[in-house]
Amino acid sequence: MKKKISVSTALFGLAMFSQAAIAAGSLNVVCSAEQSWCDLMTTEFEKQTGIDVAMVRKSTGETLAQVRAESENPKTDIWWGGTGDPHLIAASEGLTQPSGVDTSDLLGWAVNMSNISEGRTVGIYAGALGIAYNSELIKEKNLEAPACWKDLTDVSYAGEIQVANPNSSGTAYTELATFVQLFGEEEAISLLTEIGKNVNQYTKSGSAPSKAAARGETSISIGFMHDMVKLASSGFPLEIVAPCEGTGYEVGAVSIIEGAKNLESAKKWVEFSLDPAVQSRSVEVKAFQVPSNSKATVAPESPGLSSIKLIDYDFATYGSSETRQRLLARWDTDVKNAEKN
Ligand code: S7P
Repeated sequence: MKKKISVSTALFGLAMFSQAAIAAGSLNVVCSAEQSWCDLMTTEFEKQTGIDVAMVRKSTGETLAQVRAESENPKTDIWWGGTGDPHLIAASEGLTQPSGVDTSDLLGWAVNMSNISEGRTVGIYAGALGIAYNSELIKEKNLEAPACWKDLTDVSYAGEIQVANPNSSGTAYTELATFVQLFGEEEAISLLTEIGKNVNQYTKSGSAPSKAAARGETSISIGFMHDMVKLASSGFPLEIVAPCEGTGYEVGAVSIIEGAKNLESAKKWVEFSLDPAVQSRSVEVKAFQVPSNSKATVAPESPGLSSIKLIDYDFATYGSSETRQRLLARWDTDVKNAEKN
């Protein structure tokens, strides 16, 4: 005998279903990593938790500006990805809050972010800064391949270099801070001004210059090596250079926004993003940063941090509002302005 389902039973079932959906909750995420990785994280988190995620992708400096602007009435719960300095600045301005997440399996550089910010941000990945060049264009134009940061000041590279603007891009702020730590502030600003004379465009996003070099729209780019490896491993004629003077690196981070409306869901996202199984999946979208969980799998393509001459990047200093504000003001007046002269 067929079982009849009454209208009231069906309505009851429907009500229970929508209650479950409501109970699972929702989460507003700003993601500052590459779009494909942001999408993978969102889909997987929704699948694992049933929580609905509304995600937008924004560069790191832009996200800091948004979080500051929304501080009275935050629309964002989670800021995931992007270079660590602006996350530290948000923490020091009280714009983010401690997540209470367990950091015992994390590598030292990831825990360092948590220590500096009193738990308000934590490292999710790391990656070094470098130079890339399009090997076909360099050959065609009879240019020498660069090996050092200082090589980029050479007049033969006029109009051949692309890099992002440090006001919007965390990658480019890492470059600015790296130059200051490598050469001292005065020499750094004058080197960046000289290099600026060879720059054809300051982009909004940090990964855009290497994408342009890969497509042959510029000969040389400055950016993160893992973003360059992604392009080279996809078949583009990009050569990657670890600059001879040494280089800086980023610790990408995750933070919960102060006043987050979906706090429990936000805490779940932080735990999820530190899970070694989740971090190991970054390779599926060719995100070749070094993961922060010591139990996660490091992709063979990841530029190994121990094989690169790295500076002892001072995250506490370069992740402070005062330093960032001062360096960006100098970049605007000295480096960017030099374009017009
Ligand atoms: O996911 C790639 C990556 O390079 O993007 C982040 C970057 O800060 C975001 O781009 P902006 O430079 O435009 O801010 C890095 O954290 C990450 O490694």
